Amino acid sequence: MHKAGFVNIFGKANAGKSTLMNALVGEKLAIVSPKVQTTRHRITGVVTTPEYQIVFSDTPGIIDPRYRLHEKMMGAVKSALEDADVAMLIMDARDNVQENLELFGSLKLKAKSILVINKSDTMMKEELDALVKQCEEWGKAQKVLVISALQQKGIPALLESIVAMLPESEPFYPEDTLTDKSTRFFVAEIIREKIFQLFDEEIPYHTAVAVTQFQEKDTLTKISAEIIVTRETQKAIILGDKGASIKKIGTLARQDIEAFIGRKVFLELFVKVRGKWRDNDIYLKEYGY
Ligand code: GDP
Ligand code: K
Ligand code: MG
Repeated sequence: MHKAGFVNIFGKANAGKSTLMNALVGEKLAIVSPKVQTTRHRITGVVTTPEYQIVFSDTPGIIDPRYRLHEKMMGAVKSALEDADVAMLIMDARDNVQENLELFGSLKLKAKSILVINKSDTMMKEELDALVKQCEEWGKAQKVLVISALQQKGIPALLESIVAMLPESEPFYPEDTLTDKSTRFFVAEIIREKIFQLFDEEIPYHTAVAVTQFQEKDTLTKISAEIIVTRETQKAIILGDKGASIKKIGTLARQDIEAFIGRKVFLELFVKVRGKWRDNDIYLKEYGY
């Protein structure tokens, strides 16, 4: 009997959704940062074995939309709510439990769910046991599990619980499928991750990245990308003193892109100012939202 299904990850900002998806898939597909709203798209990662195929979806954290960009992000969450066979509800063990349970309740899930208490590495066992008890008493999840996505602890048990809940089905994708997104998409995401990791305050939230050239030459891949910001002052910060900052973004991003595509990369970055791109449907579309 073969099993297959869609397992979608939901939770508040910074609960560790993207880290968990990467741990489950065994590839770094989703970018990670300590900042909220790092993830803007729904990204799938496919795990295939002879017995089952799981199509995981990482989603943006649940927020109240303030820009058109945010509305698009919550659209990605909504679509994931609708097609889940199993919902993974993930919370940071250090976060307010009641608040998380209320949020999960408000999703009005039709799918079966697993409540995942993440970041077990930050807490004592006694505290975790009390948390599990509280979550089990809530009663709306079929299963409550404790993991550390960062340290990859509890992942095999989580996979086992997921498989047990999957419907009987033929696989949806060929066995070598890893994701639904293109290499260009991941290149743009890797660059965006460096901006989330290197800059404080509002810069990452005003930034989009668009890959404008992706060319496979004999020995290397030539990539050009634009970093889009909303103000000249932000452009100056991204460039840095004598171009030092953009050089750093470029070096870090190139290393990760080379590891991701397994080829040498020549990466060229440009910075563009587009005021209000986050509220402009044409720009949003152009930048992949
Ligand atoms: P998301 O916003 O829910 O996708 O969360 P991310 O995966 O981007 O992670 C947010 C932050 O939490 C990052 O700094 C991660 O390194 C950190 N993080 C994720 N999982 C764990 C964990 O199991 N333990 C600890 N200590 N930190 C974690
Ligand atoms: K994050
Ligand atoms: Mg994320």
